Amino acid sequence: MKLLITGGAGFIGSNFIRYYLKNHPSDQIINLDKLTYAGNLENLKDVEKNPNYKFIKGDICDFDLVSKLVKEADEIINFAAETHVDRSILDSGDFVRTNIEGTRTLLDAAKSNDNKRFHHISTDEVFGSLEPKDAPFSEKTSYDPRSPYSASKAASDHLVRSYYHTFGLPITISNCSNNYGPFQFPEKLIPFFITNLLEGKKVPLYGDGLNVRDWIHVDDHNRGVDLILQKGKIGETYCLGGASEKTNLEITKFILNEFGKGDEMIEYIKDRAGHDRRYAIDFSKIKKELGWEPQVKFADGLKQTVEWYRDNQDWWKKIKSGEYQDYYKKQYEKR
Ligand code: NAD
Ligand code: TDX
Repeated sequence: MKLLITGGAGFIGSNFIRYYLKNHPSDQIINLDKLTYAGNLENLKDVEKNPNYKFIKGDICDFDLVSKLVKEADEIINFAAETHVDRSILDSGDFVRTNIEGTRTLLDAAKSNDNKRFHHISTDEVFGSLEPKDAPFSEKTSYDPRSPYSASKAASDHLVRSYYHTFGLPITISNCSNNYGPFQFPEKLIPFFITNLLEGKKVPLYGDGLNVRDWIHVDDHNRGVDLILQKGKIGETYCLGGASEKTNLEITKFILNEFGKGDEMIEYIKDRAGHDRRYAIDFSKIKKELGWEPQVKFADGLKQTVEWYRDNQDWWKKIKSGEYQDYYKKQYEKR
């Protein structure tokens, strides 16, 4: 089996590649990534010499390149996206281009190469925002995206489903909740706060800090994606969640506690525009049909994640200083 992974130099994709190569040692992976600010080949240093792994620098919007790679592959798994909500509020152009146009390009390439199997990685944010007493999101929840990021992901999900219904493209989709774990870019809440504290800086909490997210360890997400690839029903969507709803303030206090610090390190700042109040996932469909459920306990996973950022300061310091981009440019030029 040969997999074309897009966006494999980012947080979830790089963890997926490591997980997949370990668990499927006879399969091959091609990783197509544009290496935007969020793509970092240092995330994959331990697998770059694996004969079953190949990296290609390129854009999922480039039909000729994508089509050539799709021809070689048996399955496509689309992780590539612009992913940071705050950036989408500042400028939504790249979000529309990569998340919508890029997905369409991949779908067309899959369609024109014998209808290749296509798995699309999506998010719970497409469902909108929950009130405290609302039931969690499930596969039956109507879409109601509220940020340019989630609107672009929602559009991509609709396109993927439309290629199933219209062209019979063998697709599956997974909508997952907030991931955390090693190699997450330090602009997202958990790594941003951990690395700020390691630098002796305060942590900026938006609004009242009471927005809720359902946190899942990246390995649990990727195990779910692997299961969908092996056993998922074509045309279906699966929701994955961490069974771990926490307010941002709870997360912040947990992290502060790991550093022996208190509330004096919290800086309450202006709220994010259109800030979704609560996300939560009902994952009973994938539990019932494929036997998946999250395994990593949140307290253990977050402790390990704090440790990982403590032990890998070189990795995130290069990112915060901007040096990592020089690194990967040099790495790529060598090829
Ligand atoms: P990330 O921002 O860490 O990585 C995205 C990767 O995509 C980067 O390597 C980047 O270089 C690449 N990329 C961007 N534009 C590209 C383009 N035009 N062509 C090729 N490559 C391109 O993102 P992540 O957190 O790893 O998220 C991966 C996927 O999972 C995304 O589709 C995201 O919407 C989804 N998701 C993320 C979360 C989360 O909590 N992080 C939760 C649910 C779903
Ligand atoms: O500095 C901050 N202060 C703060 O209070 C940051 C960066 C975030 N926050 C809050 C906003 C959110 O309520 O923390 C929460 C989490 O924020 P992010 O890490 O930006 O994640 P979120 O907006 O929930 O979106 C994430 O989860 C779903 C990913 O970025 C998406 O790619 C994924 O689809």
